[in-house]
Amino acid sequence: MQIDRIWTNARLATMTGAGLGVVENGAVACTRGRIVHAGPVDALPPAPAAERIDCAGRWITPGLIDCHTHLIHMGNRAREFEMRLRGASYEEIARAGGGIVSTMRATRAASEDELVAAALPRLDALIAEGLTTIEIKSGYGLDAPSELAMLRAARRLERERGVTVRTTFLGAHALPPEYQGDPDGYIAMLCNDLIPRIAGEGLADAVDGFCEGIGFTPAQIERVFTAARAVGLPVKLHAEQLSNLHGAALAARFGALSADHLEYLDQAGVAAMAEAGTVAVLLPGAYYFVRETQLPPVDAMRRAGVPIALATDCNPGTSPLTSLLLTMNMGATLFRLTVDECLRGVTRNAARALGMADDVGTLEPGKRCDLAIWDIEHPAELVYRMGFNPLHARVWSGQ
Ligand code: DI6
Ligand code: FE
Repeated sequence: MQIDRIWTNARLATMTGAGLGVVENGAVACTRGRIVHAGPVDALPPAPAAERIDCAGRWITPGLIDCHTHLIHMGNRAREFEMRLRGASYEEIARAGGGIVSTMRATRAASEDELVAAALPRLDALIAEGLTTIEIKSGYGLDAPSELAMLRAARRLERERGVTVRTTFLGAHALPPEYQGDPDGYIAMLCNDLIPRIAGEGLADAVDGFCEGIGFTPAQIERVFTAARAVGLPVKLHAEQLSNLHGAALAARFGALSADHLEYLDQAGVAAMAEAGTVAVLLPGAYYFVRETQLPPVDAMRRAGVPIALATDCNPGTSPLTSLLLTMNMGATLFRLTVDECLRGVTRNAARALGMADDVGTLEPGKRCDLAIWDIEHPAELVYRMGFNPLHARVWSGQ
């Protein structure tokens, strides 16, 4: 066996097993971008290595994974934020041309190159904290040309930076103005035209929707899911964010990879998710930013064995957040997740939420050699600090 690179003199949080999977005196070995050993240094395969890197006792975790973002969008809503601070209501802001439709207008007006350029600083902020895999949704174009442009721009980010990108088609995010009064017509366009086309061009890895009073009804989401499954795409759902429409149970019935937000999830929804193996993606940044007070049912999820992931929900309206470290801190502080749960939420369970459990998310032989190397004394520091980045180095695919 030829080994390309070995990281030695490290402490590992492999994220395998029930806890952090700690290995003192650990080493990681990599061949052609894949891990061939992650464990005690004594157990390294007796093979020559082209390069050895001394980690001087630093910690290595799997590269971080953000499994729910709206990273591609134009403009921002800082002015709207200011108006809200002065007491303006959501409706007043919408009437003044704000809200999701303002992001849609800006996004439609942009070229694919401009979409890529606008997203890169946000991606770089995440990468600077050890991110190696990211999910990116469409959903601010809301017509065929702009939704396709968003997905193409997301795919291009993978080539612009050393990072793995998973794309998600979120046409059912909001009703565009040209379909005002005809949501079923819009859903029909998504199902009959856009979803088959996107699948045919290989532009999306999954299909998502916003099941909410201000989004789409469960019946409309069901049509979107049926169309997605018909072309072989897995589904996921923004569910139970502002009210309980039983979206998570609907998603579970379609074998969804994840149901996301979930503040208003009930016991039946928890049970349905557990049964289907659907991951609960919690988004504490959105909870914080909109000053929500209803907590997701974390204890019930734990008891039922629902895997919990954490993500930024990076979007201009409800979570202008580009830090997975801060997301973990919020997961612990706001949702009372443990340190182990937070770390699992941005590694192993985030991988599972993307259907990538065999490829990334833990330090194990066969997985992609995606590493984050940290200047810390203990992994709890990654959850504990606010606004401090102890990343020493980041490795994507062994590089
Ligand atoms: N849930 C949210 O919180 C965001 N989208 C969604 O489905 C809001 C997006 C925006 O306001 O731009
Ligand atoms: Fe979202």
